[in-house]
Amino acid sequence: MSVLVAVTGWDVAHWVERFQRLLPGRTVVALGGDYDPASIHYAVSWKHPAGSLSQLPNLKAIFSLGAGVDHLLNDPHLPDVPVTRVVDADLTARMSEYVVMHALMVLRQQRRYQKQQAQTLWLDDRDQPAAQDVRVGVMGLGVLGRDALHKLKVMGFSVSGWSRSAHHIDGVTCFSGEDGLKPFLAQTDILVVLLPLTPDTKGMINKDVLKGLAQDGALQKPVLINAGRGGLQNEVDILACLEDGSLGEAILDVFETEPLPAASPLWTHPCVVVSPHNAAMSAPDAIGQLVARQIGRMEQGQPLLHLVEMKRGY
Ligand code: NDP
Ligand code: OXD
Repeated sequence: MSVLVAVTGWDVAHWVERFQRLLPGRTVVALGGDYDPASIHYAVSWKHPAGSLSQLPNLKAIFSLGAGVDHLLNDPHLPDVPVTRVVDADLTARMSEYVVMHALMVLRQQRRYQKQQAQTLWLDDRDQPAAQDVRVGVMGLGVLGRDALHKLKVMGFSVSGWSRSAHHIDGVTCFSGEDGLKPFLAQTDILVVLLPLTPDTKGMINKDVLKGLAQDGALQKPVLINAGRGGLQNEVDILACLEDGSLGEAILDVFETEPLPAASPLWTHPCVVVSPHNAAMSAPDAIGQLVARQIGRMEQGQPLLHLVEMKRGY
């Protein structure tokens, strides 16, 4: 029973080596290598080329190497087998670090002090809002959104969240659905996007959403942090809102086109912070252990963990 590693954009040899170490007794092969398609029972995927998993007659399951699965569901020839995604403490912790770090950088105006340092400028600046006066709203109350909210709350921020279905989380003001969106945005100073990319969420971070954010908060202008997916955001609208002053800063880990093209004005905009889609990377050892556990479960007749609901797209 072989395991096929089907990744693009990542170092495939590294992943094959790690999986081979964590799955002793199995053959781990890379897509495009020399193997009998009938020997493949499991595939692990990160952005596999569309159609490349369709000729595996004995495939039993596909394991996404990321928490998001839009990269898989885009494939019109995806085999009809169970698909699971990553839910992993290491990945979750990394994402919350990213969110909390940027929320604190905004709160403590760290980028302004960096500019002042470069100018050897010492200003006696007492204008620091308290964390409790800054309202952080998280879109997406799943595994990542909940953990980020918990840690933002520990730092003292006032927190709220928005999701498709209604949630109740201690100490978090929860909004849901279309009706809940406007009121959620209107009381948000820092918008954190941790949504999956689905047909429903595509392009939703547009000028209507950005202009709906609180304009009267302690930060003066609202801030966007998107670590969900680039396909959620309209980059023309983000730039327009930064230009007209309805948005103060955009902190982006994900982009409509990745890698972000050299010609994108986002690279050099003074109010944009760019990171290369690594807010929460999938660490091969942690993810390999999860896949090994999933295969063990499947072979013992136990249900797979973290199954993707194909119809809803996440
Ligand atoms: P989950 O599936 O656990 O949570 C998804 C959340 O989004 C749920 O609360 C869900 O609502 C909500 N949601 C989905 N569709 C809608 C909608 N149409 N309207 C409102 N809310 C909606 O996902 P995770 O928290 O594990 O991950 C979230 C995303 O983060 C991933 O899909 C991926 O795209 C991204 N990611 C990015 C990484 C990076 O490095 N930048 C790393 C890892 C993940 P409900 O609760 O009602 O179902
Ligand atoms: C993921 C990612 O979905 O890294 O896990 O983007």
